[in-house]
Amino acid sequence: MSNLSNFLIDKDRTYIPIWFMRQAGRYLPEFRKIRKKNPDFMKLCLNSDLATEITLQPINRFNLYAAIIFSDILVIPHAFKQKVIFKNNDGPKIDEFQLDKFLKIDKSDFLNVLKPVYDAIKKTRKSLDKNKSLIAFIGAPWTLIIYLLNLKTKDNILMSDLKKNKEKEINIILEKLIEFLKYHIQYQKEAGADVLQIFDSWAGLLHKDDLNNLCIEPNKELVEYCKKINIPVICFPKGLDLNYKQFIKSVKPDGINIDYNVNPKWASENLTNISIQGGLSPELLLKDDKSIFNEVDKYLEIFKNNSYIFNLGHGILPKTNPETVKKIVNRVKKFYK
Ligand code: 1CP
Repeated sequence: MSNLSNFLIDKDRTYIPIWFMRQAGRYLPEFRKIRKKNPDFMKLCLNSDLATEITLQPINRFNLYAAIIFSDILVIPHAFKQKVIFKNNDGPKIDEFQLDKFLKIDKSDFLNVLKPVYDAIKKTRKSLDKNKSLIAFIGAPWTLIIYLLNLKTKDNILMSDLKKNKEKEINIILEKLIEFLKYHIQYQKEAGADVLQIFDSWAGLLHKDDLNNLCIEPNKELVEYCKKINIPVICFPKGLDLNYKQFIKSVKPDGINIDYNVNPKWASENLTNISIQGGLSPELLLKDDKSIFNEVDKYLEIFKNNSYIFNLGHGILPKTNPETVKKIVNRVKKFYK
């Protein structure tokens, strides 16, 4: 059995690695304890000792195949000196985006702010079992732009008129984000991360006319960069539905994370020559054991001939019982014995 990095390169079909999106987070009492003492979330993300400790929490509990570094996609706006506000129920917001400030930030300003992320990766790598992968991540440019310009409503609907008005600004931001995200990928890799995941959580809000320019092309440029520096990459363009097929044909990542709205049978038959990750609805983890195991078994059965990484179709919900995660890990590990 190899680590996740080799699994992705080889498109291995002989076993099923398992990890969970948002595995380090609010459903774990040990995380909530640290969080209570650290009310400033950005500061917590940029505390390398605590970020290391939080990254390892789910690994110690569940013996997963990979750790994902505790950080957030919004450390990027923060590194561009845009004020990131975390309000309890509304989701994070950027306090009035300032283009002039954004454009003034140079590479060393940016990397100085993010240095604790790279320190946390180095520290985690030292404590983490050698056979386990350490996943780094970025938010894709479009998803970061959604937050930078506050382009969606509380109910996650795209404000199309606002987006139209900001077209020129979006193109300027896009170009600089791609350049700087490459630095963030490079430094995370050099610190010891061996897989990268790109979260395009709001890809599904794009009108089909924008899909190419704002989702496919930026992801493609970043994936090509990952290939150039030899780090396997998993893309998660959430909400693309049947366009997942077009996405992988153009972007060609090593792995694709499907969301819970994708029909797994369709994915198994149509998303070929790639490792497929995830799919199971996070809501399912709130149900009874019988329903959970039925659905877990269904995914295992459907993907038994694919190169498949067990995960969810979005992040673990805060209400999830950690014992449920343990039961799923055991079930998936037994499948191959
Ligand atoms: O205690 C709290 O209130 C903070 C909750 C929290 C946590 C634990 C946020 C706020 N971010 C995180 C960590 C985080 N975010 C990780 C850590 C590693 C892990 O997965 O265990 C990762 C990978 C992310 C990625 C992230 N942040 C995404 C992409 C994935 C997705 O969920 O779509 C997005 C969109 C964000 C923005 C964000 N950060 C936090 C919130 C509440 C949000 C809004 C989106 C959301 O609620 O999922």
